[in-house]
Amino acid sequence: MDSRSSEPAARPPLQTTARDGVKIVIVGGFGVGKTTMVRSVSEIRPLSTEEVMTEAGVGIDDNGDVLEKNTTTVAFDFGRISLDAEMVLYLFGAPGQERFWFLWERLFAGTLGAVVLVDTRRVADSWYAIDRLEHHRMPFIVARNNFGSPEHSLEDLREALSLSPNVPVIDCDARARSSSKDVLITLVRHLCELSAAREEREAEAS
Ligand SMILES: Nc1nc2c(ncn2[C@@H]2O[C@H](COP(=O)(O)OP(=O)(O)OP(=O)(O)O)[C@@H](O)[C@H]2O)c(=O)[nH]1
Ligand SMILES: [Mg+2]
Repeated sequence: MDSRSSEPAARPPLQTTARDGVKIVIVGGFGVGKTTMVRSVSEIRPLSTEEVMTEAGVGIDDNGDVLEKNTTTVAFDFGRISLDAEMVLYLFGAPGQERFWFLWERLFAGTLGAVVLVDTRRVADSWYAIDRLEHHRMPFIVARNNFGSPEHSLEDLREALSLSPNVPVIDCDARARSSSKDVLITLVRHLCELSAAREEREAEAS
């Protein structure tokens, strides 16, 4: 395991105005860009538990279409971003390979919402993530990562994943900080909307 020395090098202290800390997980299939997203958006040096995939992993590690990839997350990624003066997100990137899925249940503890990253060349790899999130009744959004020009629309993707109409589905490029930040903002807005709708229902019921 290694703690990467990639940008940003300095660790800015948490702003004294920070009031709300929200835990978010980024899930999805193998090699969809979860580690890339945590790295691109984190304002602190991200913790990555990446290991090199070696000959020993042949038949176990599934490179599939991700031929250029030679490392994989074996525990989780961790990063942090302040969305505004008060709201801080703590980001956890899940490991994508099936043999590490048992770690997901722990990662979900205390999590308020999730991003499901999707590589549309391998849509079926997203099903496990969506199944687990629905099982935990955890709010989530779906972000289609940019692996070249997609053949289908976002509505086609919604249909392929059997998502309900209120789950936001957006495009992103996990390598770009601004795009990754937009994904997180979309998730936080979705969480706020769900929370407002819940409060309204409770007020009506009382
Ligand atoms: N073209 C393109 N490549 C990307 C993008 N995001 C990530 N990659 C590349 O895709 C590969 C996989 O990225 P990772 O971030 O390691 O994927 P992961 O989901 O963390 O993988 P596991 O932890 O092994 O499941 C790397 O080679 C990245 O450079 C993207 O938006 N577009
Ligand atoms: Mg990873």
